[in-house]
Amino acid sequence: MASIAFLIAVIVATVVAPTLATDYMVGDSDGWKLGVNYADWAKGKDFYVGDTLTFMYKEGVHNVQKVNGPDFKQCKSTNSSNKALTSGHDVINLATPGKKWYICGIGEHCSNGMQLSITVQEPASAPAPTPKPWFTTPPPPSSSAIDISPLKSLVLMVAFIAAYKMIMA
Ligand SMILES: *[C@@H]1O[C@H](CO)[C@@H](O)[C@H](O)[C@H]1NC(C)=O
Ligand SMILES: [Cu+2]
Repeated sequence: MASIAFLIAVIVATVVAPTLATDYMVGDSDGWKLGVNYADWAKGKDFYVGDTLTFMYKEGVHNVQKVNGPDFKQCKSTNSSNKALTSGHDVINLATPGKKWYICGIGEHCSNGMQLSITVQEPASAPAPTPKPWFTTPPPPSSSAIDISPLKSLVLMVAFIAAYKMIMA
């Protein structure tokens, strides 16, 4: 039962997630610290406008600086008007598409791995959304386009039922 629920959760994530804002916990349970490969963490993730990045770390030990490409390469911020985030729980809204670069500005932390570069994509809700392949069927000549929304609702409903059964088991 649990594996079916997991499978359904994965399907839900692939189908529904691109249209909803996602909060990414940078480094997942590791948070923002030394000894984590953030390029590996970012690999395979799709960041969209409207998503957020949350940097979790011990206040005072690290910080978060948004930098440009050249500064990222040399691991320091040359932009004095660009203040570091220092709360230990910094949430960054990904408001525009394109490449984004973040480093820790403390000591040599950046060159020791505390650097993250991501590419933010345009929102998934483009005028002509492409349905995911798994439910794409070749439309019969006379049929109209497949409406995704009811299908998504159905998938969500099934996922909730599966999750409920898993909890009750
Ligand atoms: C410097 O930082 C400010 C504030 O974040 C930003 O508006 C500006 O574009 C930055 N300049 C460069 C050259 O990155
Ligand atoms: Cu640091």
